[in-house]
Amino acid sequence: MSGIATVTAALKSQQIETPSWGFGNSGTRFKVFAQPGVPRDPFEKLADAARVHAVTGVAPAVSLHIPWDEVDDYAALAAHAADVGVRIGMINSNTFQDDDYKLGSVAHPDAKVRRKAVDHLLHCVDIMDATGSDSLKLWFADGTNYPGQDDIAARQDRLAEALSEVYARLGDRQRLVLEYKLFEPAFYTTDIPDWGTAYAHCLKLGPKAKVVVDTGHHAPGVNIEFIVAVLLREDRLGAFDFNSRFYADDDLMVGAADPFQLFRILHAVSLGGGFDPANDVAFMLDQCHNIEPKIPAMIRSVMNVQEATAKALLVDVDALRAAQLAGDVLGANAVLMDAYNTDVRPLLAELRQEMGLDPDPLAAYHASGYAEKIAAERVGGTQAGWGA
Ligand code: LRH
Ligand code: MN
Repeated sequence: MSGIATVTAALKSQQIETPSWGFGNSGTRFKVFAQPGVPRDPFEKLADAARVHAVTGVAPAVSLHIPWDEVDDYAALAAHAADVGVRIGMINSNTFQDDDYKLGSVAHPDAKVRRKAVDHLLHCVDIMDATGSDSLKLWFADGTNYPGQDDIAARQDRLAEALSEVYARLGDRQRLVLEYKLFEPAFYTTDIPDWGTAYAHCLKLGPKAKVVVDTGHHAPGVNIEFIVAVLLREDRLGAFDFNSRFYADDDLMVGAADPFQLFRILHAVSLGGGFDPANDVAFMLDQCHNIEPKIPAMIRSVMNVQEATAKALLVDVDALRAAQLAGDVLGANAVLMDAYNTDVRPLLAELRQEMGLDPDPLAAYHASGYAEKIAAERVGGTQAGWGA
């Protein structure tokens, strides 16, 4: 297959996972702004996610967050997903919103609280069984706010014990992906603050444990593509939580704040074999659309990932290697910048037409009248949110 055919084939088979909570209301500690037509339950969230997939063709999976997406019948929810044209992706646990978790959950000093947290994680694996999901996504808010508040190593022991119990519960084709975050809501120590800590726990657990790279979870200036290259080399990159930020965990649309960084990250994915179908890296969005309309924001975000992926796949790797091995610093950098400075929008528009889609997904969405329809229909009930 020629270069461009390989690129378009990879782009056509791209799978970007949308976060159910990105369709609900979200905000900051200052304010959560409600919006018309916001879903009231997981079924409506899936319907909105299906619109994103319908106009982009590359967003077939939706990640759930428990208990935000708790339902009585998960098989019915999975069937509804299939009816509207998507599937259930990763199952996210939530041990950060219960009063009992003030001093932590799986790392809490009190064994009763740890038991409660582990039982929640095991409940999430039951939901994986019921929905056909193969990935448990774990992020813990656990940490401390003051020096001396708790023993750093003892908390790691408690965390490791909890993770190994959950790992043992996983089925043969199931895995867990472990997410790190530098800080917030804890402000002195976070029990999994960086990729190294997550990686160390995954190594101890076994091959079904991999690391999640949330692009908003690093200290300013951290070279995320370096982390991606190393984790892929170790076959321990499990998933991305894509978003962008100017300062901290801003959870803005991916590619909005720093499209060049997103390109560099996806270039590292390409070089590391992360786009190979055999590789099980999940590409998920983890964003909050606090002021912008949520479904168009999700569509724009999927398009931003597509554009950065297309540029990354267009890198002339042979020329790059030759320049690198020749010590041609400027030559090597120029190869990368040529790809980054390539306008891939015509290529993607053509690709969508080949997929039977409108070349302009946002125009297609606006023309569908879906936004007006849900604003008119979704009156009453309680709009979905973080429930914080
Ligand atoms: C934590 C996080 C995590 C999710 C939450 C919605 O900041 O990135 O991935 O559970 O956001
Ligand atoms: Mn995340």
